[in-house]
Amino acid sequence: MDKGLYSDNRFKVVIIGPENSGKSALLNAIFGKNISRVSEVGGTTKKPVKKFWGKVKYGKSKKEPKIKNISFVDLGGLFSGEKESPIMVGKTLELTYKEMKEADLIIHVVDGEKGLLKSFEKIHHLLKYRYQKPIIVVINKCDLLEYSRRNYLKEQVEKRLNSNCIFTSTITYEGITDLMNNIMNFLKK
Ligand SMILES: Nc1nc2c(ncn2[C@@H]2O[C@H](COP(=O)(O)OP(=O)(O)OP(=O)(O)O)[C@@H](O)[C@H]2O)c(=O)[nH]1
Ligand SMILES: [Mg+2]
Repeated sequence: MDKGLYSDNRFKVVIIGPENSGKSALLNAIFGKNISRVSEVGGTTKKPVKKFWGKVKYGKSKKEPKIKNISFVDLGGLFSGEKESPIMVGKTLELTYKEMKEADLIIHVVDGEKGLLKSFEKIHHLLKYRYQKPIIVVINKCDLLEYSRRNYLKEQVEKRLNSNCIFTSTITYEGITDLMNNIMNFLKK
């Protein structure tokens, strides 16, 4: 297959966020099966976990429909807490940066219990402004959040990331359909 054609057809969604925020659980919720290992200790995902999701037809033409191959990539937590330097090293760090640079869309997962971390505020801005990446912000673990905490986090994301957000839970599945619809809207752009 022609390389240019292939790269034009692919649509890579890359999931980023701090350790233990639920990135792997979110990937599993999107696919509805266990693809990436989930655990209560940080540092579970090491190398990027990649999974092809499927072909999606978009555009109005029936004769010449446009098709994109969507794949998802679950990354290891780049930073833990407010640490300024990545917790990964060597080849794993290289692979992680490569995936972020190749992303067509980024999902930035915020741990609803911990809130938005400064380290991730920085990486969010870097990806958005320097690398011109479209980003969807997800506040995960929303099953644990009171109404007032939700409002606080929503305002924090609006103020610091200049973005709206989707509340998700991989336990109750709240927000997962909403997230998928948002991803599809980006695909059509
Ligand atoms: N209550 C609640 N717990 C969640 C949710 N999503 C994930 N968790 C829990 O959070 C912990 C971390 O989940 P993972 O999916 O392994 O997190 P991760 O971001 O992939 O972590 P690393 O790979 O270590 O960076 C696990 O104990 C999950 O069960 C959620 O929506 N609600
Ligand atoms: Mg993980």
